[in-house]
Amino acid sequence: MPDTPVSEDPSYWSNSPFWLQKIKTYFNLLDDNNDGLIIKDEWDEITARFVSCSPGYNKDAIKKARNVMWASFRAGDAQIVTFGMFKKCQAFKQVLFENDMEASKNFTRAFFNVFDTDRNGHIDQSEYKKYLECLGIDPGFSEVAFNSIDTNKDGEITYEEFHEAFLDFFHGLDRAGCGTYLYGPIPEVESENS
Ligand SMILES: [Ca+2]
Ligand SMILES: [Ca+2]
Ligand SMILES: [Ca+2]
Repeated sequence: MPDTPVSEDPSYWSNSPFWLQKIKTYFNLLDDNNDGLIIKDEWDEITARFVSCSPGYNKDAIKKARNVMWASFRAGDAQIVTFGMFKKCQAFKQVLFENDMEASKNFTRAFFNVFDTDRNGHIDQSEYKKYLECLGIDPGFSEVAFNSIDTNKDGEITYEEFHEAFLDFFHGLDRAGCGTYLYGPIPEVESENS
């Protein structure tokens, strides 16, 4: 577990400028045309890339998991997701996942399995590059990101390391954390308004 204080209060995270930078980085990845909104087509485009990344994996399982995620971002029947909606959802999710580590593990396990394409229980450099490609992150960033997640530096990402990186990305408030680069480079300074 990352050595991070935990709070029941979603505003605990959303008041942290660093946490907001990370969540904005994640949001920007999903907002493919950079218009400040994620629409379902953009979401489906990434889902399609995930499916194509892992031909042997159960396509319907990926689509179903992605649809559940999409539904969790949206407020009511809105078909768009703004950054305000997105960060609120992420902050609430931190609280849920803190209280339900099993749900958190199921979530990351599904991702891990998609990218462990040869099913040997590790994600290696080339599998990780594919992961970045699917998310639209410059594969040139692969080494930096891979090395920060591969905390024991044995050249492979285990499920435990992967899960830890997710926890750190979504919960951690330390720039040196193992999950900081999970969704690509984080800007050094970015002013944030709510
Ligand atoms: Ca967009
Ligand atoms: Ca593998
Ligand atoms: Ca490792």
